[in-house]
Amino acid sequence: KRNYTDEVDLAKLAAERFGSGEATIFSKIIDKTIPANIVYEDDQCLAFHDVNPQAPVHVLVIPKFPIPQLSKSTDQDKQLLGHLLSTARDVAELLKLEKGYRVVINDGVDGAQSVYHLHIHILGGCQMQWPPG
Ligand code: IU
Repeated sequence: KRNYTDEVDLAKLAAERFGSGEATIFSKIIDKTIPANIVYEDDQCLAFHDVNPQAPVHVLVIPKFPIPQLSKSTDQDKQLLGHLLSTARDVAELLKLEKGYRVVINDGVDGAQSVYHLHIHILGGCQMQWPPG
């Protein structure tokens, strides 16, 4: 099993797979060099409140392994991707979003992705509308 806690190993593995792009601010949240309001953490992922919330509750779930975006993930990430979605469910329960919530992944330019470290948005605490913008 991959050791997700060693930042240097993670960075090397990510560079091998995705090229040595700039580490994003989310890597600094993971290694705690910048603070975040963390709601959940385990060996594979971290969940924290978005700094610019778009709903009364807006939390991001991110993998510790820095996959830049969903479309760059592969079948070798299946376990991790499943874990992120299960974690999103558990975090929504933890935050008592009993009436429901929305889960979003923005991918690439058309998806309006702004941080190139995969993240799942959990939005809740109000009535969402559809379609999204
Ligand atoms: P996007 O899907 O890439 O657009 O989402 C990036 C999110 O990361 C966005 O909602 C930002 O408010 C959020 N965020 C953050 O929580 N903390 C940060 O330091 C930065 C962005 I930069």
